[in-house]
Amino acid sequence: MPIPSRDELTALAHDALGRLGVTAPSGDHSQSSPVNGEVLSSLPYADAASVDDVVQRSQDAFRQWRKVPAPARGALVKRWAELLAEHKEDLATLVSLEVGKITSEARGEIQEMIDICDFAVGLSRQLYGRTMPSERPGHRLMETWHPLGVVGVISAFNFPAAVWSWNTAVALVCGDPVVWKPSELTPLTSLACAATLQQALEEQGAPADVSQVLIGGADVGEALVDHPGVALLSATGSTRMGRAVGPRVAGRFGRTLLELGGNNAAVVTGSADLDLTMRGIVFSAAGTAGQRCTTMRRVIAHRSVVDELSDRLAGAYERLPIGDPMADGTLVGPLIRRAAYDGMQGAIARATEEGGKVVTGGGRVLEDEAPDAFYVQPAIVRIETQSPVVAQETFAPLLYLLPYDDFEEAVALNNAVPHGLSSSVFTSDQAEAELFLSDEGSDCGIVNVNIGTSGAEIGGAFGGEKETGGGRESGSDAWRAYMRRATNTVNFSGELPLAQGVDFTV
Ligand code: UN1
Repeated sequence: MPIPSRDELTALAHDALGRLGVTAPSGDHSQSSPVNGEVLSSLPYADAASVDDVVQRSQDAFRQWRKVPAPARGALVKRWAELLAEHKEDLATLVSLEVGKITSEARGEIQEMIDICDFAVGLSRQLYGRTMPSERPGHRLMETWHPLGVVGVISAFNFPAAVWSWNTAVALVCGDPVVWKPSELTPLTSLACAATLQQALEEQGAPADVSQVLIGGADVGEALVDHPGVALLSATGSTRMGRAVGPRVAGRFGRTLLELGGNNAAVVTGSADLDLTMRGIVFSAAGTAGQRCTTMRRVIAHRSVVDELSDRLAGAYERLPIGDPMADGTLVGPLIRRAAYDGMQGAIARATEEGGKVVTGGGRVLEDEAPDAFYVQPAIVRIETQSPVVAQETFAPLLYLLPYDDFEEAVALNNAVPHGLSSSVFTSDQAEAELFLSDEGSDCGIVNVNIGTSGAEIGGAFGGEKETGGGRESGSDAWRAYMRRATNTVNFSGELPLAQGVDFTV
């Protein structure tokens, strides 16, 4: 299957945008498709000076939106979900064009948007506060959750649509407007996704500025980070980015929700079902060309199974169809750009110096056909110890395979990296599974049994500990980050007893 030409990809983008009612933009900042490495579109960029106006408009929208009853806000999100379902194919095409995701994963990303909308619609009738027994007679003690304010969302290239929607669907039912600064690498997906929401807002008579998008560079993101009118800044990206953003927002007493890097491992015990384990590993490690924050980057396998696992994984890796992500049958698309390929090559070279051996992969493919695109064979490196390079996150399909002898040692290896996003254990031994899930087990925000590290459902809270940033978004009670809590004491006693028995009678 030949890699599509620039004209073919541009036509696909134009057609998809056209059906979504988005005029193809034109401007000075060109953007390439990872599919062939050639220019896909050129766009105008917002400048940092415009951010103040955008945030002010968002604050105006907030004053109107917070008055709309939460279930009515949910009705807006319900309509948005219908529009996303209607345009699923076109949105998925844009994700494939801009990120290089295979069609099934690109569709999955849009499905994830629809799912979080469904969740948010239900949530719109469940923004529960608690009541507590008061220690004083004739008093009521309770808490109320109120809309917070403007939510700034900075999203990464690898989930250009879903991560914004996790934030947006939940923020909207919580009564908050959203200002979105997407990755520079995925502007068309962003414009298209925002257009679907804009249509729903218009149809429901909601303020248009409840959702705004800033296509621009790092200066625009920084202006959003520093703007005192942004109550919550939700940022997804590298730990380096989070280290810069976190203290800046904290310095103005804003809230952050950080979703940063991961160096996710699976522990494979001697009792694991290797057929199931293999499938779990291959999807999590090589799927999305290794470019999910939940991608499996380490397998820590019991010494009794490590050789067999290595051979079987190598066989599966060598059968992976690599190429045009939109062609039938492809399982591994391109890396996002040259820097990702260089990073992978650098990590393999370092791992070799640190005692590792390449079991399979690492080579570039389709270079003649698409010299500016970066298709690579997913790689496995066998290494005896968790050397410095293994403890780093390399955002590419590079899997380290390490042996262990005792289960406790495996858990310690799982935890001995700076990140704490996702982890798995593959085992048939319930005690090992429970230990991995226990307080002495994995220190990650996501801890799985007999399933890979990636591909989480939206119903759970998504995020991780340590250098992953500590944020939680998507399902469960992650909505609380988007609201402010008021504790209310109501006195209907006609007396004024003070708490803690304090006497203050004048
Ligand atoms: C990300 O890579 O930033 O769990 C998000 C997963 C997806 C989300 C990944 N549902 O792999």
